[in-house]
Amino acid sequence: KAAETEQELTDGFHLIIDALKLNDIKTIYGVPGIPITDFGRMAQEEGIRVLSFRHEQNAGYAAAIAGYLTKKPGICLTVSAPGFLNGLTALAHATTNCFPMILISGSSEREIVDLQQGDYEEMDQLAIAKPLCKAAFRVLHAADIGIGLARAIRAAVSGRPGGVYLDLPAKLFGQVMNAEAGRKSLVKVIDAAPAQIPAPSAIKRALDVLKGAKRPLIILGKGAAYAQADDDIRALVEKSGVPFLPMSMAKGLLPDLHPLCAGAARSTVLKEADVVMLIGARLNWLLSHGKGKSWGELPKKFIQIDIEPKEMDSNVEIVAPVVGDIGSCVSALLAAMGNGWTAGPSDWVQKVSTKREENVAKMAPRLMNNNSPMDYHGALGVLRTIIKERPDAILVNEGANTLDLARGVIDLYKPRKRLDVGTWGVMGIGMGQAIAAAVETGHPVLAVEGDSAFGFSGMEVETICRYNLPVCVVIFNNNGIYRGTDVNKSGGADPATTVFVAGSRYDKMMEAFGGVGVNATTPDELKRAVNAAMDSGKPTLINAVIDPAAGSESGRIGNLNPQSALKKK
Ligand code: OXT
Ligand code: ADP
Ligand code: MG
Repeated sequence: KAAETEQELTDGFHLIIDALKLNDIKTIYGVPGIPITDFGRMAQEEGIRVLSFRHEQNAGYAAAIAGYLTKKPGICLTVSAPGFLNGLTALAHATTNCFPMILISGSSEREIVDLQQGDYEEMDQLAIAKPLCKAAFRVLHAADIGIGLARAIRAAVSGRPGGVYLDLPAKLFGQVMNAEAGRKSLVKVIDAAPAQIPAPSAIKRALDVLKGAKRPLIILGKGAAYAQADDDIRALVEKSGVPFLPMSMAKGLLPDLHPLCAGAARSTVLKEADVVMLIGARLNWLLSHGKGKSWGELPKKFIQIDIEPKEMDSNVEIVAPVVGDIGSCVSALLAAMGNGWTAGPSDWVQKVSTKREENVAKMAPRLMNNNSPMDYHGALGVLRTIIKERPDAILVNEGANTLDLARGVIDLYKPRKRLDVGTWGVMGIGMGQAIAAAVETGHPVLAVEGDSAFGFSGMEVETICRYNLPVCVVIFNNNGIYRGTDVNKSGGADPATTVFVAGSRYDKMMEAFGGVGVNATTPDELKRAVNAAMDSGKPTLINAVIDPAAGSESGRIGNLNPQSALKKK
């Protein structure tokens, strides 16, 4: 005993912190409470940035997007059962979107949980997390902390990235062991996301298909943005001379104003292309599963670049699958193209560009109105100019009309500058993403939010003020979901299910926490307020008053609402 007390000792708390630091993890997003309160305090003391949120879901969305922006797992830290469950939605979202994230939750004592004896916040968290993430691990012994974290990091970032759950029972934190043995037990993960080199035959097959194309198209998805192979992707597009269509979060990977950008000619290129090369984009609902009306009658051949072999043929036949990491695949394509590659057929490129110019010209006059109350286009027109003048700013965007119209109107100029609702179309990512974007990049953030969308994470404006982050939130306040004009058809006193208190002043919420609040009723006022916020870097919330009748049901995806076979009367 005497000999033991003379030894240098360490404990679970410190081993977790040391393991995180050894692996260069510098930020934790979470909510404190039993059993992780002291852990958060100690992590902060040891130099990790620990950001405390008001709800775990928002901390989780912050961690998920931190993973997307940095290619390192974003860390979310929660308490047991209810905190864990709050974080779990974000973990599932990270997995669905292929973002690397680790949800670390404290948990109750195994012995009591397994006998279901009613412990404080009792829940078999590991079992519940498993089907909703890429991998789930529990560490029971302090000596296994190093290995446990290493497994979690590798699982999150290697192959197709995703969410990982790490279960840390309360008892683990206080476990003591010899400090030297503890140090030795830590693992620095080497080459956490190893390159996955595509087979030369797959590269050749893809180029043969592309060479035969008369109307080729490249679709860039958020996997391509995540890969951070920006220069090579740009070189591939320019060398091949193929028009590209960016998915929402891939906007800016090449500038939206690039001569080959087909973003403003979306329906034309989907219908008419004969060869489509997908780079880090899945043929899911956002691309109508690669078939049906939006893809037109003409036969198509698909080339797909993805790290996940099982993604191939998920919806339609992929004639040229290229499996590997996007960086390696794109550089192999470039090398194999050599110097003699002839650029995409010029009549096709010309056709796409003409269509694009037509659509851009059609939209232009709508963006210049100074109506009050504002319509979406008038308000978005000024935000579009602000992003043009400040291309380093990060745009966060959620809502229905607010999302869909901002996607079309606001051009992006640099990679990974547009963050949004992702694969699930989640409302609630807004404030978490805005916070993480500011923290991880140091750039100013403009969050363009539907009033409903904002409500899902609105309390985090206090977090934004507390950490004094350069975030400007603009709420498109149209008094409700899609529109603020619905009436209760029963004739009763309750408001309709999609409307909110008319004329709410969200700007006053910001003032309550010491931030700047502005009520803007015209595009001119909006412009002045956003520019002031971006110049000052002060936490700001602008309540942008939008015509309640301006929106449409579900924005651009109204067709997904089920219709009764019985015709409406
Ligand atoms: O080529 P064509 O002619 O087709 O034209 C296209 C482009 O070529 C052209 N375009 C341009 N023209 C000119 N210039 C430029 N620069 C330009 N760029 C493009 O424009 C058109 C359209 O282009 P786009 O957008 O690229 O193409 P399209 O056809 O729309 O693409 C299809 C999709 C599917 C890829 C695209 O629409 C897309 O990405 N959609 C994502 C939609 C989405 O995810 N929506 C969010 C969910 S909606 C709903 O579920 C909501 N809820 C329920 C709920 C949710 N989601 N989550 C949770 C946790 N709980 C509940 C709720 C509660 S939305 C919502 C709240 C809504 O209310 P708010 O108050 O927040 O918002 P408001 O509506 O504002 O009130
Ligand atoms: P979008 O919604 O923008 O169309 P998706 O989320 O559907 O994009 O698709 C992203 C794809 O990118 C996923 O299939 C994922 O496996 C893939 N991916 C992610 N990172 C990489 C990478 N580094 N290399 C190759 N593929 C990747
Ligand atoms: Mg609204």
